[in-house]
Parts: sequence; structure tokens; C-alpha cells
Amino acid sequence: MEDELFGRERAEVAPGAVHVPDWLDPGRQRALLDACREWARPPAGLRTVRTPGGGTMTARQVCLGWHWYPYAYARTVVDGDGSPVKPFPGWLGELGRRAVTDALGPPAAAAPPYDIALINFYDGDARMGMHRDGDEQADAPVVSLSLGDTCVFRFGNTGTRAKPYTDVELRSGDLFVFGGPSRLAYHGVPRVRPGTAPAWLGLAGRLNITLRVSGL
Ligand SMILES: O=C(O)CCC(=O)C(=O)O
Repeated sequence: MEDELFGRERAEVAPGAVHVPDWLDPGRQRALLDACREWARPPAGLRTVRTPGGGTMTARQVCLGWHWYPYAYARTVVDGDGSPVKPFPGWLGELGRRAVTDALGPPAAAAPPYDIALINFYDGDARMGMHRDGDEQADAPVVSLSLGDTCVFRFGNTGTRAKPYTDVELRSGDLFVFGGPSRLAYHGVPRVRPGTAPAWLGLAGRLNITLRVSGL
């Protein structure tokens, strides 16, 4: 209630890790959702990710630019239908650049272009365990955009999956950027709150789009 009364504020959760509430306006959210629906279609569409230990991730995923599979990148869906990964559109890279500048300020030097998007779809009980985004060869900040249901996003430290960490509520339209000393921090999604997506969006569930620089 307090949040609603006073509005949600931009917050630096850790050095280089910034939450910007309501960064995407409704028109941009709808456009991004339409694009995600297209990207989710086969070939190289939404898939269940299997881990080397024989488990499956509960969030389903589609990739653009480079295909991520545990724990590397490829140009084709090597753990799925074998198709070439869908291209990473220039407009999405531009959105990523703007997100970083808005969250962290202008980069000191010319930044390499964003060339990877991992799009995760969470329905029902889906969640994501604590992990680090460590398969890229570049240290550019990770940009995370949320659509649909609200989730609890857990942002931790670089040394361990355990405490200290901070739980942040990510809602539809929120931006979270983590770079610099927080680029390799453990993070995860312990909970999604079903039925909390804004009615005007027309999405049951949660989509998260992370943009990364491959350095590959
Ligand atoms: O869904 C989220 O907010 C986090 C996604 C994530 O951690 C990832 O794609 O590596």
C-alpha cells in the first residue's frame, strides 16, 4: 500500500544494479509482447530447456542473435529443432542502449552493441534458480525487461547463491540493469504472482527479456 501511495522509486540495489520502475510505457509493452509472440513461434521458437543433470527449467525460453543452451552459445538450436537462431533486431539493441544510459548513465567509452536476447516465459508455478550470467565474453551490463505478471526477483552477490541478497518486485514495464561490480552477481526468480499482469496487456503469465553483449 505504501508503494501505491508514494509511487515506486528508481533504486540502486547493489553497486551497478539499478531498478527503474515503469520504464516501458503501455504502447511499448504491447509492441514488445507482440514481438515476443512472433519470436516464440517455430522454427527456433519457445522451448523447454534441459539441464545436463537431467532436469528441466520451468521457465520456457526463446533466444535471438545467439542461442543459449546450458552452458554455452551457438548459432543454431543445438538442443532443440536444430534451426538457425532468429536474428537480433537493431531496434532491440537500440532499446538496450537507451536502457543502460537511463539506468546507469552514459557509458565512458563506445559500448559494443547488444546482440543476444533471452526471452523467458513463466506460467503458473515457473521460477528460476539462483545463477550467474557468465557465458558471455563481454562485461557489458545485462538489461532485463519485464512484461505481464509481477515476480519476486532476487538479486544477490557475486560469491554465493546464498545471502546477502535483496528481493525486488518486478512488475510489467519495469527495467532492471546490472553491470560493473554486479555483472556476475547471482540472481533468480523465486516466485511469480499469477493474475497480476495489467488487464490491458492481454498476457497471462510473465515474460522477461534479457539483453546481453556476447563478445563472441
Ligand atoms: O526472469 C527474470 O527476471 C530473470 C531472468 C534471468 O535471470 C536470465 O535470463 O538469466
